[in-house]
Amino acid sequence: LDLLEEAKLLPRITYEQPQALKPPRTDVLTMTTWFAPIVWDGTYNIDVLNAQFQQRGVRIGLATFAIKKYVVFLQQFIETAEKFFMVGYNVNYYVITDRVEEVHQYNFTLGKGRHLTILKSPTYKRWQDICFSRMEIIRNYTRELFTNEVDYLAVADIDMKFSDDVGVESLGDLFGTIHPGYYETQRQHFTYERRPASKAYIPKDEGDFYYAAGYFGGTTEEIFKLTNYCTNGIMADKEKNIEAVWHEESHLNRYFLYYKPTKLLSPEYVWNRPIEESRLIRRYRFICLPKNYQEIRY
Ligand code: UD2
Repeated sequence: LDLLEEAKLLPRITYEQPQALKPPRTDVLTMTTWFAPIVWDGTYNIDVLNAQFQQRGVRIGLATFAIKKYVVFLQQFIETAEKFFMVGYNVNYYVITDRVEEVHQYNFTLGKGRHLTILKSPTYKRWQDICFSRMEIIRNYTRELFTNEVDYLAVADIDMKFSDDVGVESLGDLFGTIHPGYYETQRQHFTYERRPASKAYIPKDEGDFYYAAGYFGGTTEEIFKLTNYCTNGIMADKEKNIEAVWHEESHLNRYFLYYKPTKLLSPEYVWNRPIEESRLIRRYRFICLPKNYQEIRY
């Protein structure tokens, strides 16, 4: 610890004064009971956040899986990420695929400070095994690679497109996204794993939120802990021939219940419903694409 190091001050910028008695949003919860902010449009000032994060020179990774036919989603995923994901920052895309040759054929034009790395994954017969194995693969690459290259890592589904800004407001030591289908749901109706024999089990009288596995992240250290925990749970279930109801998402939900995320993202960050449906959602930042499950998964 260098006690003589000088504090790095922010540059002068002018902005609207925060009002101690006037919360910017009163229609939504903006703080959990364990004091983790919940990010909604209107709750933060991106200029102040950018000034802070730019000063730290953060490096951000975005990992996604393109296994078997899901390679078709890659082009749009990267192109829209170039427009909206952490614009102005050093970004490493990690495309994890069983079709390395095919992915090499793509020619992406990336902005300054942005790189794309193709990483090899095994292939799997069952789509469920692809979902489960994401945790182990992320864990292993976090240990071997990500931790040397980036400060924060986000893990995202690929059958999605960015359609509004996802910036540094979303970063934190450990962040999860409130699932767009369950933000009004009572905890006993969450689709958690309910069989006590599973390592993903959550009893009916517990649970804060239902989190989507389509977008989560944190520092590489926290992502290692999360993916290691979920991998161990998935393996223990496998020994007993149990598959959690929503695959790795069930294990993620269990982890976030007993190891609370430090920041939550509102469903603006994973949206899978018609656009007009909710007045609460002012920005649709990362949207699930419609897909023919039968066709694409097999
Ligand atoms: C939900 C979750 C997803 C995962 C899954 C588990 C959201 C938005 N989505 O989505 O994160 O928890 O449920 O059942 O929360 N993949 C391939 N090739 C395949 C199949 C999957 O690459 O053949 C990858 C791909 O990156 C895909 C991801 O795995 O985006 C999740 O699979 P999905 O999109 O088919 O799962 P889905 O839509 O049921």
